Amino acid sequence: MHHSIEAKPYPFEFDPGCCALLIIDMQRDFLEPGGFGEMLGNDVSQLRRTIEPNRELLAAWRANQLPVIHTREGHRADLSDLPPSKKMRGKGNKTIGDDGPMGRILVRGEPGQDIIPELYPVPGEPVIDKPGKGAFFATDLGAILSHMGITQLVVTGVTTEVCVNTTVREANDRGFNCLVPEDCVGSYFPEFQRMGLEMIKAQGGIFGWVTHSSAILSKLPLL
Ligand code: C5J
Repeated sequence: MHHSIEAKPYPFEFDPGCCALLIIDMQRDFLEPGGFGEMLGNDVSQLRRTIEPNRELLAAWRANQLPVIHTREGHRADLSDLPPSKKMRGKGNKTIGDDGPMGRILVRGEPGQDIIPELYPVPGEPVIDKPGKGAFFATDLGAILSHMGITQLVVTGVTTEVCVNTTVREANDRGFNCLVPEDCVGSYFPEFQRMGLEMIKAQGGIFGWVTHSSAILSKLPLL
């Protein structure tokens, strides 16, 4: 059964039977005070405001027994999947693979690379470890979604203009309809938050739709 969700540029035809919640990179190193993101001089409060709306949406999604998929940006411990170009980018004192405030920076299995406790995955929810910004690049996400019969994605997480936008663009090219609740995505930079959302919904929804989590929650019967 379809439900029309109020969204921009026009209502999104939500089909709960084939829609997954895809939560992008809500990792300790990006969101927690004292993590890698803050060490780089970023204001983590810009991301932390997304935790509560994501927690509410995730709780409703689980209560309605709809599929949830989480992603984490990160690399193998031997860094063999880390492009040298990504290692060098930023020219900071510390880069990916170095010892950071919460273990080796963006290395799989390290505390900082893991998902924040407020949104921690439960058994049965796939976690995609991705080496790139887009969740489809060099992962089995596409195969998992195909096996699940998923054609629509509600995409949340961080950061709006980087991993969320890249993933929405990748998903759009693969034929998925993507809905992005603006209160559930965050950027360290307010102007990128605004433009990241504008770019998705411009030109008649060139990459997808933008809404608020309250509009989605109103269509989920069990809260
Ligand atoms: C994400 C980043 N997750 N900004 N990563 O957006 O490097």
